[in-house]
Amino acid sequence: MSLSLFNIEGKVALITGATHGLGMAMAMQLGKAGATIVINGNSSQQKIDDALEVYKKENIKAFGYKFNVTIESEVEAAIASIEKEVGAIDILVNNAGIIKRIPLETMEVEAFREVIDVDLVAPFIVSKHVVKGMIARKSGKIINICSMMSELGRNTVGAYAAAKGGLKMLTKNMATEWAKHNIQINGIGPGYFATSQTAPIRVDGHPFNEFIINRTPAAKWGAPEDLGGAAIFLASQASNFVNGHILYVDGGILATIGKPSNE
Ligand code: GCO
Ligand code: CA
Repeated sequence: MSLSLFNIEGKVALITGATHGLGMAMAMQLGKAGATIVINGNSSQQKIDDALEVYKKENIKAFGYKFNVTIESEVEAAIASIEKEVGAIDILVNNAGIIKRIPLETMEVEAFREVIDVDLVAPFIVSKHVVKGMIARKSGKIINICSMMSELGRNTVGAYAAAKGGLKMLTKNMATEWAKHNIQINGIGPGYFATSQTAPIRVDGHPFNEFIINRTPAAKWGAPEDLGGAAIFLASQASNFVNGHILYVDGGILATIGKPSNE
């Protein structure tokens, strides 16, 4: 069997965030498959540099740019620099995201807006500026990192669920408008993964830890590397007629209503 359909050797992939967590895991897998990786971060240059060291240890060609994905002027300037200094962006992964676990009735409007801004508005802004080159070249792949919460609610994550549900629909609308340019826009919906984001609810003895394991048919938290196959598929020619699809990588959570804890 030939795996050439999945070949992404020499492609340039911009993965927003990707200094840690699921973004880094996906960027790592795309890099190991031969793509040149461009990561971004906003907190500090040091954090980006530390992450670049991790990629370089794995012999991955990696570049880092500091910019705020929610500020259009910064995004526009950064995309122009990347295309000039690294090359045309073949693959965009809108991964950068935040979560705030606060009950809706006590959540400050400002905090709600911040989540929507990073998790929903930013993928629009970054895509808007990357897609111009993709349209001109008549080829490209955009992968929006959605969530279980694109489909399901959960106590305290209202803003996050609203943003991720919106990102699912934004994915479908991007496909509606851009698929004709031979650009494939899809989403990946991770289930519950062992990352720093879920660390506070994953600790032993936390009721949520047991709940998730019981709720997941695969009976465990996902390992970040488990997203690699989905990312490579949606970044490669293997998905050339797949558009507007959300690929859930969730150990089967969305397939089932769950079961009582004694079963
Ligand atoms: C939570 C979790 C989730 C996950 C993930 C699920 O508090 O329920 O943090 O929101 O991070 O996005 O797919
Ligand atoms: Ca190229």
